[in-house]
Amino acid sequence: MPTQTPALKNEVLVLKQYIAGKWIDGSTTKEIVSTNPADDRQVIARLRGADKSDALRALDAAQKAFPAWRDTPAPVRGRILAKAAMIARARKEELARLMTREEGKIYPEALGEIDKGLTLMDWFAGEGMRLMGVTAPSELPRNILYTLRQPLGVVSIITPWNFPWAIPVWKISPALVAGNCVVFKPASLVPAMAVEIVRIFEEAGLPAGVLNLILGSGSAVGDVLVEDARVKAVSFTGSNEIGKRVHTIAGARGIKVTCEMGGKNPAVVMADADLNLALAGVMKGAFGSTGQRCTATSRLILDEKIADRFLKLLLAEVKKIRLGDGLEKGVGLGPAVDESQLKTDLDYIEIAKKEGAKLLCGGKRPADKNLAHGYFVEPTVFDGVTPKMRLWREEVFGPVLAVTRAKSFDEALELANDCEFGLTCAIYTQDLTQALRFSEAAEVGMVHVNSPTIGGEAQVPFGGVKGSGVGEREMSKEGLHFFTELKTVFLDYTGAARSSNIY
Ligand code: UN1
Repeated sequence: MPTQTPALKNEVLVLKQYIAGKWIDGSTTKEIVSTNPADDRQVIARLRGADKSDALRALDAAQKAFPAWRDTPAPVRGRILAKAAMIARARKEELARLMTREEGKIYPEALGEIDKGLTLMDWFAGEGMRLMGVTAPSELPRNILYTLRQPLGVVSIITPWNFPWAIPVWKISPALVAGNCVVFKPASLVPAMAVEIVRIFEEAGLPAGVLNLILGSGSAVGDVLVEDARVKAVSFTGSNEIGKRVHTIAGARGIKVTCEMGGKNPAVVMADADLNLALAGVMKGAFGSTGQRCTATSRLILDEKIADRFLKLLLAEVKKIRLGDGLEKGVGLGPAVDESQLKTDLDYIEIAKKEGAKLLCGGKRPADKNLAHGYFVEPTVFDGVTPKMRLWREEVFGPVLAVTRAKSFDEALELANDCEFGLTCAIYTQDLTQALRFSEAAEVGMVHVNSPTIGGEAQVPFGGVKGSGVGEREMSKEGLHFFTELKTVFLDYTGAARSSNIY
């Protein structure tokens, strides 16, 4: 059974890079320090950041490890994943606690995230048995046509801070089971969770060099992980600004790239909806994970017939939310992840006020002195937001909900689609025709009917359209296929092709 790590016992962790199966210090003198966003006096971890030379060493290690890993049978690769899942499952409360301390999300949400990652590991472990191609009939006699799924080689995985366990796990697992070697660069705000992920794979028996960890600032190591000739694919989740850059560099190199970026996800509540269900879904979607979720509900479109009634119910619920350290029982909303995100939240609140939106609740840091050392912002609702306002169009990534009203189903749909992003959306209605019309016409990658905009499941594709994503969907078969090349084999076993007219 694995032993507890110091970070899980509230001591300051001293972290290292993981390159070629060895834990080593980064080459910069710059220290990366991760602190608890609920109280920034608490240091979680320290480390010396990586620079380009470390990233190059990691790429080299991955390249060297590739032939043996590629030749390891896929079911055997899958079993290492299954073992990693078993190790992590036995430690899930400790991991969730660490996540709450490092990222700030409340403990029940952290546990939920660990569970989700475990399900994804289970799914991809099984895919080791199902890395199948097809056989197809040939135009020619005594010919066999078939396809093989083969790994790409070295792949870079670049992940954000808001799901410090689930997102790395759902990218690393398919990359590994498909037979690739990985250089993993997580966001600098969550190094301790990243180290735990790598330690779990190490303990599960992953050979040296197959998974390497680079902890450093994006500016120091980001570009080389996309530009280096050894990198055959990049899987990125994060901001639009960086995602577009990753996509441009990878595109110019002609390598595979998938970028999962922002969202500005609408929830539509029609007059016939079960309002209590809609209320629960909007609360969870807008304020869960402190709104720091690319799938968060950030726009609420209310049928004008129930708008005032719904907002009254909503405000009553919002008032009940307790802010605080996510490890405390009864706390419903954790802090923003850092000072810069807090500033972004507060800036958008000011912008919305200036643009004429009506502040219904929240809008500032809480007065409670006990929260003064955390990056807290009150759950905030603005009414009267119009599509011209920045709060309607731009992702805040905080607990700030923009509300507007629609006169009809068609207007609600038009408002929902009036957006540069297209990740996910929700409609609350009991009317089958409305639900199906909305599902068909919504310009998004994922539609929720009578459920919140958030979340995903391992066995179905996850991802968005428009400004929310480019490249292959994640999770599911598609998430695995991204990390493979398909090879077609034409096997002529008696020479029928010699005299054929097939081109
Ligand atoms: C979820 O809603 O459970 O960065 C997952 C994000 C998304 C993941 C959301 N890539 O918020």
